[in-house]
Amino acid sequence: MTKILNAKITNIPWEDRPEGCFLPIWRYSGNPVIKRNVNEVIERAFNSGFVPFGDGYAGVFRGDCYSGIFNLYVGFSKDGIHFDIGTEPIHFVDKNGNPIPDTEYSYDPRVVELEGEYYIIFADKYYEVTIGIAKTKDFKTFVKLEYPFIPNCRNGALFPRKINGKYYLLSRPSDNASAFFGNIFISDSKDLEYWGHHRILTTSGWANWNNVKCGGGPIPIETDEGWLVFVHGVLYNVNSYVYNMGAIVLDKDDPTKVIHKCKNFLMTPQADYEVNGHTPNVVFPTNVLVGENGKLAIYYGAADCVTCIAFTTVDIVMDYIKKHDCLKK
Ligand code: BMA
Repeated sequence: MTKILNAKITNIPWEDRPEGCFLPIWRYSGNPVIKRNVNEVIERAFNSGFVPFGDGYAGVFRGDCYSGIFNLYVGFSKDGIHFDIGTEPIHFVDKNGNPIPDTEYSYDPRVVELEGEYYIIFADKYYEVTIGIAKTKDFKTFVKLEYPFIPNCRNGALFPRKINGKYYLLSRPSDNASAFFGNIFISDSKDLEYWGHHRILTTSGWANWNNVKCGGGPIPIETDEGWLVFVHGVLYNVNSYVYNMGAIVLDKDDPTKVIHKCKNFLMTPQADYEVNGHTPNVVFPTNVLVGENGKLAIYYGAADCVTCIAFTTVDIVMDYIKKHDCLKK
């Protein structure tokens, strides 16, 4: 039995594992939960993050607009299935409350509660793409912090608590000039402003399903056996990219150490809404809700068009990772 630690347990959407299913993760029968033509501004909302807030959930959503621009929008949900997403993009302020000029685009937000505030970690345009961090208390005012890294960098995921006095952030540096850019790094900070001690967690290519890239997904989940990190891994085959979901587990007290690395993917595009769309063959996990008895609802973007849910439990997924661990001696 694996125990989830320090998570806010809510009444998450749930369906039991279908009879006869031997896969570690199964899809919600009501997928997609956010369909296309979201509102009069946003055509597609996916790759987003949200957390328990009030009597439901609040979060920040990637909205790809009818204008072709993609930006961040606030959204709320009572049940994790029906979402009410705004039509005005987030306009950030600095720490003194003064408006900051909007950037050209931003996307793929993750949201985490940390020390009583909500942090948003996202891909932002600052000359090139880099990781932006902002915080809010009320999902109305968003204060932008300093950029943790110079461009190019994305897929940031901030840990939900300090570990041995330090904050930790996952990233996936990316460089347009080189093909070698799909590796997961971890960095630490004492103040959420200056980041250093950059360490590589894993390069891509530990399995064929991530032969060109891998990157962090949702906010890491703390368990008594280590930090469970769902990742995306990209396969390049003869004519296209395929975005899969996988997982690694990091040491509980020293998250720079990978202790398990699953050689099988956990999910690959199969459903119509994953195989067909704006970018075919994409499952891109960015958010997890934790329910009672280790139940997990994993939210993922499908084909860069819609938002979907897949289910597992911490026991099923940890057993699967350990059974197919490429670090096992
Ligand atoms: C990644 C990101 C994601 C996107 C994925 C598939 O590099 O840009 O936003 O979902 O590609 O297109």
